[in-house]
Amino acid sequence: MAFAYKQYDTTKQQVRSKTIIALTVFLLLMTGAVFGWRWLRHQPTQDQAQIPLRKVLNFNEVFFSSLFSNGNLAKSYVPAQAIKNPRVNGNEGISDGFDPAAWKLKVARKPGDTLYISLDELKALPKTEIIFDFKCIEGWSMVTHWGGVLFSDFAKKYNLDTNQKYAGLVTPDQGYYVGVDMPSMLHPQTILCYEMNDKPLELKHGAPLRLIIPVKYGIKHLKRIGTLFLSNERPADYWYERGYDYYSGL
Ligand SMILES: Nc1nc2c(c(=O)[nH]1)N[C@H]1C(S)=C(S)[C@@H](COP(=O)(O)O)O[C@H]1N2
Ligand SMILES: [Mo]
Repeated sequence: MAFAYKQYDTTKQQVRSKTIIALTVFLLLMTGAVFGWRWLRHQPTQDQAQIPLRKVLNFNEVFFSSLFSNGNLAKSYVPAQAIKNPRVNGNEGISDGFDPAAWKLKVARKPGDTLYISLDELKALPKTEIIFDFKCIEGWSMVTHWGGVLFSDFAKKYNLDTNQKYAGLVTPDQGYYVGVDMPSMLHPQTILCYEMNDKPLELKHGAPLRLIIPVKYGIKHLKRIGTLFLSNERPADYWYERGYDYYSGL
């Protein structure tokens, strides 16, 4: 049996008119993109993002937080899959002259009610390990292995009022600071971390204590926690102030 092939009788005239249509559509789209971009750039800003962009970011926050559930766990890996020497990224708030031996975690439970907690006291609490794919908004990710105390265990032990909507974390020199919604803080993979690859955390990775919060992008994993506080107002957030999304959820 012979196959019947469709015949294409493309004349020069047809090619010409198709080319003209394609070019016109292309030029219209490009003009739209250029004008759209100019329009966006001249929009007033809120928290360093043009208001139409900020609206999209706020919508993302409402949308993604509605999907949030403690049952949504980041995928776990086995220790052999973890990178031995993870890259170091971000040194805001990691200034010289810091003395880890003199460090204590300052916990502002309420105005006028402050605790100072040593690393040994934190290590006395049950240890939780997590091996997950750490994702930075710059576009890279790496499987890394961390150990520390679950924030939810810590909050119970020190009677923190987790009905507050947010936790704020700040470096000792106040150079870097993040705000995190309480459901994400209480997630069963969120730890106050003092170990990497079964060894004490190194200063460049945030010793004595950092946040590891797999439901968020890297920007929220604050290294070198000085102060932790709870609040119903959104705590200041370093990258939010520079135009990023506050929620930064995954
Ligand atoms: N104090 C502090 N913590 C920080 C940052 C920073 O600049 N300063 N950068 C964040 C970003 S953007 C990332 S991706 C991770 C990187 O963690 P690492 O250096 O241990 O790989 O740290 C986060 N925590
Ligand atoms: Mo990052």
